Amino acid sequence: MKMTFRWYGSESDSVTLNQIRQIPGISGLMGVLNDKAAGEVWSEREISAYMNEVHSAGLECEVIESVNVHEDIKLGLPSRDQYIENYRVTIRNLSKYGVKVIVYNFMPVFDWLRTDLAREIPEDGSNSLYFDEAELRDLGPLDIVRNTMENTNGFSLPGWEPERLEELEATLARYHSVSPDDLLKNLKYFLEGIMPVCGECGVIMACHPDDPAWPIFGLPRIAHSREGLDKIIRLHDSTCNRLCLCAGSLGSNPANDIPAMIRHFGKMNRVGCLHIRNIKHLGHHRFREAAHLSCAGDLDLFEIIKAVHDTCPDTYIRPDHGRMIWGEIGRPGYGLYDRALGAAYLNGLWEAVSKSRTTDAT
Ligand SMILES: [Mn+2]
Repeated sequence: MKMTFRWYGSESDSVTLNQIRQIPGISGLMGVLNDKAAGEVWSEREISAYMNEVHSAGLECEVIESVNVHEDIKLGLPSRDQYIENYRVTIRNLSKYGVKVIVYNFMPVFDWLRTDLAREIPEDGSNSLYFDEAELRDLGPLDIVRNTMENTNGFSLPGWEPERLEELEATLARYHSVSPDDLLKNLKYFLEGIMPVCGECGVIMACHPDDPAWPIFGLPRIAHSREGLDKIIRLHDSTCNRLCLCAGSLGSNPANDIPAMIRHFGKMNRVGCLHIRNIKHLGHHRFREAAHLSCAGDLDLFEIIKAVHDTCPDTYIRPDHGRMIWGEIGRPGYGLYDRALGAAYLNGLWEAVSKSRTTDAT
């Protein structure tokens, strides 16, 4: 297992590489090129500048997140072929700089959704991302976008880039005629277009699940249950076609048994990497993000780490969204302190599971 940390680049992140390298047990990043729009080629010049900076700090970057899939690919429009070609070029370019896993998602329009980015946790006065579907009833998608963009502490958030949102209404209307089966077919077409290049370059594609783990605004969604993720794996039979199992996204639905899902896809060799965080369920389609510690939320992180250890021990993990604690101001979910605590806790669980398994065997 390699413990990693998400980093948006020195221009866009409140956290520095020197801070990240001092978190015990961090081997590198799950990196992001923050200013790239969906569909754009990531040039070698841009990738190399990012990687040079990361490597100079003594860190690796073998996982890249948010190479966003253009909406035309998800909609199955004729223009998708050019965007798929661009994606192939980006895969080749990233592979030249040591990237082994690319995380993407196939969610229409919204990469993720919360109704409050800084909801106070009454027990300790910290705050975290929060979702209550009841609050959505009075709000349209544009209201949600406006609220979100006004509350990001000056940071842009992936999936909410202003240029993507200008045509939001038109894009939403285009999805009226797209069923979940259509979306699945469009994903198959995309995978068939890129998988040969992945095979040549040794790059794994890891599909991130829907967040939250159910359909929103009537849009088709296909990646929020074991059955749905099974269908995605069956679309293309290659070990390059894998999943980014995000415990917090999938865990927003209490019906998802996260350790069982990890074991299921781990045994199939279809886990590309994991995002690990905890969730506190507060009611039907209502939750907040919690500290990583098992007793702070409703997920059992010990069982999650055991499942990873037993079925996909060579994978990449990162602590996912943290709370905002100790007065830190940063990108919602992506401050330093609580994610560093999360990494230390997950590394502690890993050490305990590893040593107990060794003892069991002797
Ligand atoms: Mn995630």
